Amino acid sequence: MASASLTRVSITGTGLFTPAESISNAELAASLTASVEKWNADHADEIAAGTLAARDVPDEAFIEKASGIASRFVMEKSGVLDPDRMRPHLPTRSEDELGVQAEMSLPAIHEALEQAGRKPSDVDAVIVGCSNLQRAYPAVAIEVQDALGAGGWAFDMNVACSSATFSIQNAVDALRNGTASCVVVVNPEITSGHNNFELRDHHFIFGDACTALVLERTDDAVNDGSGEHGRWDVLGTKLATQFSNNIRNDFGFLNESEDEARDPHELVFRQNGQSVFKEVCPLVVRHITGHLGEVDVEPTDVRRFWLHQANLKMNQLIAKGVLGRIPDEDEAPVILDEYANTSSAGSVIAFHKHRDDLSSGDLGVICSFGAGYSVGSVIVQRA
Ligand code: CO8
Repeated sequence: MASASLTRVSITGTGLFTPAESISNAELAASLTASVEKWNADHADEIAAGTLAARDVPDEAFIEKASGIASRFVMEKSGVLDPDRMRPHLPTRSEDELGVQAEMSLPAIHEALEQAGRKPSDVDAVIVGCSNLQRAYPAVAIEVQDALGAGGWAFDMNVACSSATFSIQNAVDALRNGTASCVVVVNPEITSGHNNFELRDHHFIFGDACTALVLERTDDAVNDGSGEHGRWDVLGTKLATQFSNNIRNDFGFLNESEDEARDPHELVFRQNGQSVFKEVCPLVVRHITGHLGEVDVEPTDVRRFWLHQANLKMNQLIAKGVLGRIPDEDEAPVILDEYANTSSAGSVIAFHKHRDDLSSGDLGVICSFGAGYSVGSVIVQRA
């Protein structure tokens, strides 16, 4: 919650790493169709006997109509599209090599630091927030801190799609209580490593990307806000959670101790998409409306909403609940057509790509929502 007595904090830079390879809906649907046809042929006898149901082939047109997604970037394309594999090739790296999540974090962080007018050695805290961490420990954030040449402390955190906004509140808290002076928040999302590309209800949903943000106390910032990307003063952050199993992934450190072998489909992303849609939209509308009220901002005074990018209809419904009408792309920009759902990175990609045209004094809301359930909002004003 914002208060005049709290130390002012700003977002002084943002960065984005976009993987080199992209997959269109047509390519993805063709690969799953080949896989389904092979599976049905391999199980023809059981299907004929009625002991197994034939699998349905995906429909390219359904994907864009149901979700707004036209393509997605991935760290490795050939493995995802191989009907005999349906998962990326991400070879194991030796302990001497930089990990893949640290590697994708660095270009995003360097871009954010350049916008902030800061050097890596100015950084004294690194928070990695993402849905899919590549290992238990050491923290990816500590590897990033080391590779960057930053000081201070670093930790990983996971609140699924809300990891970025939850990380931002952690950064704001650290800056206000004086435990850090230049915080990097980074969201290296390799969703393709934990998506079930064999399931037609899920295969199209996700994409890979990494975003980074630099946060500092406003009075210490080098970035005075006059540059093209501006400086964004944080008016308030608000987080909320409500338990639900509707988005779940049971991959974890206790899998090895379990007596019964898990269904592999439980160890990657799964969801009841319709329930998520119905339950999360009203939760987010109440959250954003409540947060704006706490900082005395009318919804109609918000110049732009940078919403989590999971589903276009969902975002339209949420913005309609807050504004009373469906917003245009200028008010609520869309990046999921090109990027798909990049989990925690989505709302930050929207903020990164669609903020330069705003003017000094303009207000905006960065909001993410997802598994947990979890909702996080950050109200910002261009300096
Ligand atoms: N082609 C053809 N038909 C399809 C396809 C396809 N590709 N996919 C589904 N269908 C079929 C279904 O089988 C169903 O058939 P039937 O009626 O016979 O059962 C029919 O189409 C309708 O299916 P749905 O009702 O599921 O379709 P919807 O209109 O609801 O659209 C969506 C599905 C797009 C998934 C939608 O429900 C949605 O977007 N929901 C919200 C999702 C969301 O926001 N989730 C957040 C999850 S992300 C998060 O929190 C972070 C998790 C961590 C990331 C992990 C990365 C791996």
